[in-house]
Amino acid sequence: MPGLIDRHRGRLPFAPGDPVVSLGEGSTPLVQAPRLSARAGAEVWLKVEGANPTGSFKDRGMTCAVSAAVREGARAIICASTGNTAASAAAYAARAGLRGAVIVPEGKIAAGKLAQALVHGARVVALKGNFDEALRLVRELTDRQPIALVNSINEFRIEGQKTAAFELLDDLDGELEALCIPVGNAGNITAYWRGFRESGARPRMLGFQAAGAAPLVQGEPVEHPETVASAIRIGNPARWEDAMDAMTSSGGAVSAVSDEQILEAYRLLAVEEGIFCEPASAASVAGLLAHGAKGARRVVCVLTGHGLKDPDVALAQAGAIVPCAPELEAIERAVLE
Ligand code: AN7
Repeated sequence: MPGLIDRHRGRLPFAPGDPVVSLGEGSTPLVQAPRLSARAGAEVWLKVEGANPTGSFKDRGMTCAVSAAVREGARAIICASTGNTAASAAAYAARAGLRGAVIVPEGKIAAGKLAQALVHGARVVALKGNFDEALRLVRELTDRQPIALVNSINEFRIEGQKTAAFELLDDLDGELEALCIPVGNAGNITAYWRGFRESGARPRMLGFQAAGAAPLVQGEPVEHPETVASAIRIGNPARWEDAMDAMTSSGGAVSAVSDEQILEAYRLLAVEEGIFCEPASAASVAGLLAHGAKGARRVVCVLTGHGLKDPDVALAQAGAIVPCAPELEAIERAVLE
């Protein structure tokens, strides 16, 4: 299957013959969620972005950002990250034969993401600080050094990520009244809104932040953001104005969900729908359940990353393992009781 630049070239800033760095991203499943629909009183669909090559939606933007970097003759790329951007940047840098460096908040990114960045051979720098400080520093660094910045302040990231909106409209024959989406640095909601606008669609954009990291809800930056959803532990989103514009001009809203609500939605998706996403992704479903969809009949929740990204949260949330002696009666008891 061709990657998303080849599939959507007419609507992306790439000409025929431009270099393309792709891992076959995009075209992710859109899955109906019957039990969640019953709970929410709407027809709910799940956009499973964990099915992208590195397990998150970041690959959509990264194929474009890295292809553009190669076109510009870059030798190295860099990002600040809560984890998924780092994993994606590391993979696409490897694919392109570029050097990759990722700056992550020390001790605050999920184990799977750290493993990905390291295995792909990126230089992984653990900052004694949070994501917002990391982003400020890489912006200053790339002003001084010829290294391409691949965070979502890079326009190519937004261009690539807008293709998810095209896919939704294709799959749903243009009928979609609300989009529920987690908001961290606010690049993805910006990208979806751009994709919808370019297609003449105006679903309500319902953005959700973790209560301990909800600058858009509070209307001011959060100096010490905290949440179990480490991917969206961000206190000063770079795409603040773009995100607020998406929500206000679509008749949407931005709301907060507690860590308890996030984890409840996370378990519900896994147990009742068979879909394992990471905690940040479950914020979209938590938000739908807590705040409703403003009367929308058909709703899509974006599940931004795969559950395997964060095994520590998964094991802490899951049931206990049943120990068993190697005997038939013991197995019988262990399985059936
Ligand atoms: C699973 O990887 O910011 O609002 O550095 O990994 O576009 O930032 C991740 C963000 C939602 C929020 N869900 O998206 C990073 C990073 C998951 C994420 C978001 C992220 P934006």
